[in-house]
Amino acid sequence: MSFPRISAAEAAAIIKNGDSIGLSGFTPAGSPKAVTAELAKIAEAAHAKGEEFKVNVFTGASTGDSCDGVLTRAGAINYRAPYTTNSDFRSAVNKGLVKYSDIHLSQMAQQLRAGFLGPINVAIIEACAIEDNGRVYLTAAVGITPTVARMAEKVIIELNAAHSTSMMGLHDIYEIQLPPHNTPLMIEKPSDRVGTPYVEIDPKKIVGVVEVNLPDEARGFTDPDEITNQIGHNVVEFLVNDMKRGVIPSSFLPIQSGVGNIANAVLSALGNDPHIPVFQMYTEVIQDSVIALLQSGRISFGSTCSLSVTNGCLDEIYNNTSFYKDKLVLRPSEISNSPELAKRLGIIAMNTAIEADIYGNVNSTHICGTKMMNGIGGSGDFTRNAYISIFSCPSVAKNGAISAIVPMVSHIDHSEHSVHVIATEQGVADLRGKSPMERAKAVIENCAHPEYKQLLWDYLAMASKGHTSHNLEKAYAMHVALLNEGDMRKVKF
Ligand code: 0RQ
Repeated sequence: MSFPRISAAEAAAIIKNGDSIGLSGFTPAGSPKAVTAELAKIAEAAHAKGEEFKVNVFTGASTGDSCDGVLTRAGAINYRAPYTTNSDFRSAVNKGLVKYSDIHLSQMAQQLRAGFLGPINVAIIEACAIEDNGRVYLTAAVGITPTVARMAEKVIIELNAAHSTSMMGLHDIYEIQLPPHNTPLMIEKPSDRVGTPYVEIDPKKIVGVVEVNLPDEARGFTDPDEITNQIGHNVVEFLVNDMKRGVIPSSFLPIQSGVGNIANAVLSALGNDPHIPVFQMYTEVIQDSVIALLQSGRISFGSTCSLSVTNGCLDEIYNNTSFYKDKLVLRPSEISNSPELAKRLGIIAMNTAIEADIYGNVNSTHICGTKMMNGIGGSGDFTRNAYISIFSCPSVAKNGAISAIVPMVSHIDHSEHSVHVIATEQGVADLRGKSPMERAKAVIENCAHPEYKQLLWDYLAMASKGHTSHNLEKAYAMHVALLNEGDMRKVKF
């Protein structure tokens, strides 16, 4: 059976108002680009006629602008889950125009499979190759593709010539079953495989193949600066010390790293430090820094859900797939982010905080407790289950007007029970085994910016004593000073 070739506009016309669409990809890598852009035009035309047109969007993580961006600007999204980084989407969410559910990435496929989020009407899957029997070879990411492809009533394939067919063989596709039928994932080291290199889709459901040639819409990174380099150095020094005293085995443990400028800088520092042995990654996103470290031999293997790399870096992988075939594997997000595997493999998790409080609670998602930034992503999947969970951030944001170390976080994503280490450019607070008061002292002394240290000591001095000391009238005084006067330094306790 060969599948009909249709245009992106014809494919988009299959999707109806109120439908739930399930997308391939994880970050802009591997996300469909052409059909969603045409869907936005259909929504705009309907809105111009005064008709309702909105869909629900389910993805692996963030997508590119030709999905989240165009659909948001067209007012075409009713509900979306999970993580996203698009600024127009962020703004629509914060104005209450779009419903957004910030689900843990490892949970997304299971919550769909279980029916918590309703049916999937149409799946749009980016592929580098498709066989007549319905075997589909994905591109730079997997995400929730196996689940939405199986659940969807109709499947549209975006066959993207910008992705090389040399990708074939890099993926390890397996869909976990619903309880009580799921079985242990027999992954004992990052390179173990449990599935097939393709997604098997019922050929009868494939309603058309849209041929495109569109590059991924990867975000670039700002080069590491003095601050991010210092954070990287501090994290590495901490890990080397743990290795020297035998807390981390000399063979090291698999690394998970979040996404963003800080994560990229920390990984580079880790790779470049001669005291850290050659290591492996068991992570959700591989960025450019990891590819460079695979090339130099500092990283021996990377298990990931997504190659969220710049297009130049992706071309380098495509041109040298024989080198990367035994050094990379791309997995569904429920496996790359499996809490059970994070725990059993003994992962060292490194994620990024917006703010952390003096007791070790971390906010990764909300500015001043109300405005969504991006989302929790996979940080919770790993943090709660890691052998060591590390959060890093610069000690101040916006030229010092905001302290990342606060008396009480304005939103909690990761609680003090899961966070082991906080690192800023000022230093590292090792919270393991410490009582709340010991934690507060370590965080203020080691992580706070000098301009905020005394303010935080002042807060601690006026807190009512308890197991965890707080002054509930003053706990958010620094945030209130930011909201009212634009600067936390103007706080009056
Ligand atoms: O603002 O862009 O206007 O300059 O936040 O901050 O320092 O460039 O750092 O790119 O690593 O992003 C937590 C947002 C950090 C990200 C966050 C402002 C700051 C800047 C970006 P500008 P940086 P990064 C991986 C796993 C989610 C959790 C996670 C994130 C902008 O890493 O979304 O790790 N993580 N998930 O100025 C106001 C503060 C601020 C602040 C920083 N306290 N108040 N603004 N900023 N702190 C994701 C996946 O699973 C796929």
